[in-house]
Amino acid sequence: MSAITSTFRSLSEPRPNRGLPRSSNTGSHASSNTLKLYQFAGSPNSRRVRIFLAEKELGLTLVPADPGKGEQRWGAYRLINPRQMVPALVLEDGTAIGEVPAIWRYLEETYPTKPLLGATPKEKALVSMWERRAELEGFVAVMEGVRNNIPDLEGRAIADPHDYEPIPALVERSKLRVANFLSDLDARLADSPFVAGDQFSVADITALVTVDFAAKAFAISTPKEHRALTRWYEAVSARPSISA
Ligand SMILES: N[C@@H](CCC(=O)N[C@@H](CS)C(=O)NCC(=O)O)C(=O)O
Repeated sequence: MSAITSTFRSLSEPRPNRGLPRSSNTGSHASSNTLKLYQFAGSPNSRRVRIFLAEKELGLTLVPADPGKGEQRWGAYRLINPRQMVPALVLEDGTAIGEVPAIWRYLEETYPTKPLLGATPKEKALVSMWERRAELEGFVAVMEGVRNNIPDLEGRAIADPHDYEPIPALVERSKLRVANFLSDLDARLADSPFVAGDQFSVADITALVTVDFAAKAFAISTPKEHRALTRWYEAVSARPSISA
C-alpha cells in the first residue's frame, strides 16, 4: 500500500453501517448502468462526490481506483485519467470527467431532481461562491497540511501531474488556516442555516468533509464557543448521505 493510500485510508474512511451507492440499482431513485465513478474509500475528494450521489439518491457503479506504489502507480487507471487522480466520472462514450465540481455539474444537469448546485441564477451563484470559499480556504488548507506532513509521500506533496517534495514548515501555517476557516464558517452559520443559504448544497458537502478531514488529520475539532458551527455540524452529520 502506498503512503498516499494508507494516509487517506485512515483519514477519510466512510463511516460504517450506513448505505452508500456502491453499485447500480441499489435502492436509488435514479440509476445508471453506464456511468462509472472511479474513486477510493479514503479519498476526501471521492467522498465529496459520494455524498452528492447519496443526497440525490443516484446509483452509479463505483469503481475502486487505488494509487498503489512506484512504477505501477495507478495501473490501467492512468489511461482513464492521465492526471492520475480520483475521482473521475466516466461516461458511456468513454469521456472521463475529473475535478469534483465538474463531476457535480454533469450529474446535476443530467439528474436535476433535488438541486444541490442551486435552483435559480442567484442561488447558483451563491452556492458556487460559498463552495469555492470552503474548498480554497478550508479543504485545500487541510490537504496542504496533510500532504506536507508525510515524509514518504514519494514526491506527491501536491496532487497534480508533477512531483513536488513536502515542505514540512507549511504544516503549522495550514493548521492556522484551518482554525481561521472554522471561525469564519461559524460566523457565516450564525447568519444562515446552511452554508450557502436556506438549503443544503454542495457548499455544505465541502465544508462538512473539511471539518471531518481536519478532525482526523490534525485532531482539530470545533471549539465549543463556535455554537453556530456546532449546531450546523450536528444537523448535517445526521443526514444519511454523510456516511458515504
Ligand atoms: N482537484 C482535484 C483533486 C483530486 C485529488 O486531489 N485527489 C486525490 C485523492 S483525495 C488523489 O487522487 N491523490 C493521488 C495523488 O496525488 O497521487 C478534484 O477536484 O478532483
